[in-house]
Amino acid sequence: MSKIYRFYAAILVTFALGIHTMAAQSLNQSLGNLSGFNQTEFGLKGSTPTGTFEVSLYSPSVIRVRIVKNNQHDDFSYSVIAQPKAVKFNLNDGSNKLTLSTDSVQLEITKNPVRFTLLTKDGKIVNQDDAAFGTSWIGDEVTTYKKLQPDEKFIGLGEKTGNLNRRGEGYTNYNTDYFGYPANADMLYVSTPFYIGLHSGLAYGIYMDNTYKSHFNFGASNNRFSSFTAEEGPMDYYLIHHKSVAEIIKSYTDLTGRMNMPPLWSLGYQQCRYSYYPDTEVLTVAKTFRDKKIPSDVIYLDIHYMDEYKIFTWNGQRFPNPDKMLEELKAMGFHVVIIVDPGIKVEEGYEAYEEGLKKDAFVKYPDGTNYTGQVWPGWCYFPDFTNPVARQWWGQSFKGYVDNGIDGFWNDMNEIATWGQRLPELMTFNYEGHPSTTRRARNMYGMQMARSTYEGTRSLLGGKRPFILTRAGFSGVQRYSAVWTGDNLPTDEHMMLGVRLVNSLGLTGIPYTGPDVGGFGGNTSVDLFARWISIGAFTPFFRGHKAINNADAEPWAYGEEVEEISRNYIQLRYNLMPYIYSNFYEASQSGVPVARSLAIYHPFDDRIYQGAYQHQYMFGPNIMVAPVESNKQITKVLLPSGSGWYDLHTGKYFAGNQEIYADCPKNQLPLYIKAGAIIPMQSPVLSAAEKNDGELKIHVYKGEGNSVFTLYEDDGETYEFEQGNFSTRDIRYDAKTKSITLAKPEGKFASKYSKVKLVLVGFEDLSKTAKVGGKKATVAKDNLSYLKAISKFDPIGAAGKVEGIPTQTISFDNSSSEIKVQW
Ligand code: MIG
Repeated sequence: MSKIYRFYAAILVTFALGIHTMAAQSLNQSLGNLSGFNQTEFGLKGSTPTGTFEVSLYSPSVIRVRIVKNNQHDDFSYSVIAQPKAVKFNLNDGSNKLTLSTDSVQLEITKNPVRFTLLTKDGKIVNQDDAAFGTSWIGDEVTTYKKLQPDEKFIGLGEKTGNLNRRGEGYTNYNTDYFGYPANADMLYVSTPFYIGLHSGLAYGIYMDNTYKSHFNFGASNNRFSSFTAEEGPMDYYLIHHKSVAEIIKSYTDLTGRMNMPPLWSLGYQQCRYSYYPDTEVLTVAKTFRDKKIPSDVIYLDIHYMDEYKIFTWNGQRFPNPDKMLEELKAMGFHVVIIVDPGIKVEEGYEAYEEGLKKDAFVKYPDGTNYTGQVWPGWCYFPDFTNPVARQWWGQSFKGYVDNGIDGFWNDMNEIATWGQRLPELMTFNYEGHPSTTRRARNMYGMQMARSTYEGTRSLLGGKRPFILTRAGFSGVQRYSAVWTGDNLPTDEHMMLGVRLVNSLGLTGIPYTGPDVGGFGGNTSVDLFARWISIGAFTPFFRGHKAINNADAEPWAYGEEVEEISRNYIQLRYNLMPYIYSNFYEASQSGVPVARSLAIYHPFDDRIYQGAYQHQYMFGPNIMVAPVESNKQITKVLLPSGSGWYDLHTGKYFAGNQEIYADCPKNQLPLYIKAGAIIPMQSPVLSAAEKNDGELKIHVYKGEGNSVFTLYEDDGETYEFEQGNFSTRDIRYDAKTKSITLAKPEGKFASKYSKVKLVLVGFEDLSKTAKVGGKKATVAKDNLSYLKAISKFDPIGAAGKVEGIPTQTISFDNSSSEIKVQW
């Protein structure tokens, strides 16, 4: 090419690019150059020709960035309950950037154009806007683009299918009723626009507080950015940086709230069916659990308990005397959870319909007429749960059911699901006095229904805790309700997906979740049920369910062997209840979930994201579950670094930081106990409320360092713990000084346990040296008989090996002073 020719070519290219850029600018508008700013109490406010932004601190590690075009949006959020805080910060006005620094992080804001970079205190980039796009609009749709960091991984985003590491995937948030969803479906029932990014040993969280339909891209179809988009409303997001994933979840739940303690009984096994009726069938199911000595606490009534599916009624033929039925169930130790759907039948004279009309409580079209959609009862109106009047009315309408003796409420169809599944988008919702369209309200509807049900039934139950379950929800739903993962299918793929959904919801601040054990839509194979019920025993919300027109699906419906396997795993869960209940308490205090993806403990160990290991999780701090498909007899397991591990079934000890093969016949879910673990257990019961021998069995697995477990106790059924009627007690194991100490309990609640038995696994012979409170202790041998029970149908003979665990016990009376055991 001649020189002159090259010159003209260059001009042409420049010209073409210029046109291109101009066109691009008018189509995609990004936040422009800084035209002014001022410092505020919590951070700063700034403006550009395209839009304005506000940076506010919620803690030294939590920064809210709110960006709006020149049009205004209200600043109302159902989701975030925290307020900005006047934390110490410094704002430096440099020539081309502003730097806001706290004791923990720095936020750099370049001026031309305005782009945001989050850095550690010592200057490492944690999260950075794409330099060209930053925050941009296409019409009303707003997106923030973040530069992809080397080997960046993404976890969280709640109830989303796909892998633990979401890199390369994209997702949309718009609550959707998706019957029999394929294992790669998007969208599902719950939307939680929060994720955690991981790279270069650094972790951060981003919560976009916007309920409009939103889109998250984690490097899908591009290798340049991750991004989050809201179709309308402000770009309003929170940047969180901490060293650990657990602290990020804690900060996220400082913003969106935490689970309140659920009733103890709801942590037991729950049996559901679409639908058990009439009353005699319900009673027979309950009695069968008791006759077969399969522990269980709950039976569900699905839609057939109502008169023509009309909420707040009973079907008089099927349930002629609900009070009596509920009394009989109570006498057997059962609680009943009823389904409630939002749709209220349009029928003159029907009380709920008339009342709702009187209160003007229904969702409306913009012309003021009530939206009418079709569900089970036929044409229905729908309470506007974003209207405080509607919430109050709905909540109090449970009086009849509560008087009958119901204390569990299952909120279904609250996406809103209607026949046709095309919820019109033009409706007007009250939205707490900020009138909004369906587009803004849809993702919030389920959460506000759960809230209304929770607040109403809590006030009606005279101090007792209701159990609330919901299908739809949004960030913050954990404050009101447990969540189940909707209409899954009886396949191995769905069983494994259920594990990922629960773990991902846990990473997203929702700790009390579970899938329908066995799979909802269709018949379950014998082997699949055996595996699923075993995994279910280690799932926060533990419920078996089955759709209409399928075979029986109770634990005894799959033959004698699976009945035995079910009994053993369910029983093991009940034996573990002191441990599980304490883990729920921890979740209620810190937001750290009950089922903890390995990404909480080992986020930078690449192996945990591999297909073979991505389902593994810690159930509480000490039990690792390695879920495996039902058709496998042997599986690979990753034993993470940092401690050794004991095979729960055989007692065999393994060093950490290795990959092993584990046997997994259908009666043996691979379960590993962390060396140094402290696991408080109890003697068998058939329901949570049943009194047992009052012996707390504290299992301690020999380890090398120090460990501590905080045992939490309260009455399990009231809110008196809010007035201090609970107790926490640290149990400390110190391998170096060879001691186990039960600290003096804190709090008013007197322990349910009058005796303590230490069950010491893997220790040297203690019979000569052990002392309790300075006095020589009696050391007995034990064979961990609760584990032997699991192995009754054991094709590989683990039962024999269990006998071989060197296990010793030391028993003493419980007391409310410090108890020290030494050897
Ligand atoms: O249109 O109430 O996800 O658990 O059994 C289906 C009947 C309505 C969907 C729920 C499912 C429940 C079913 N419901």
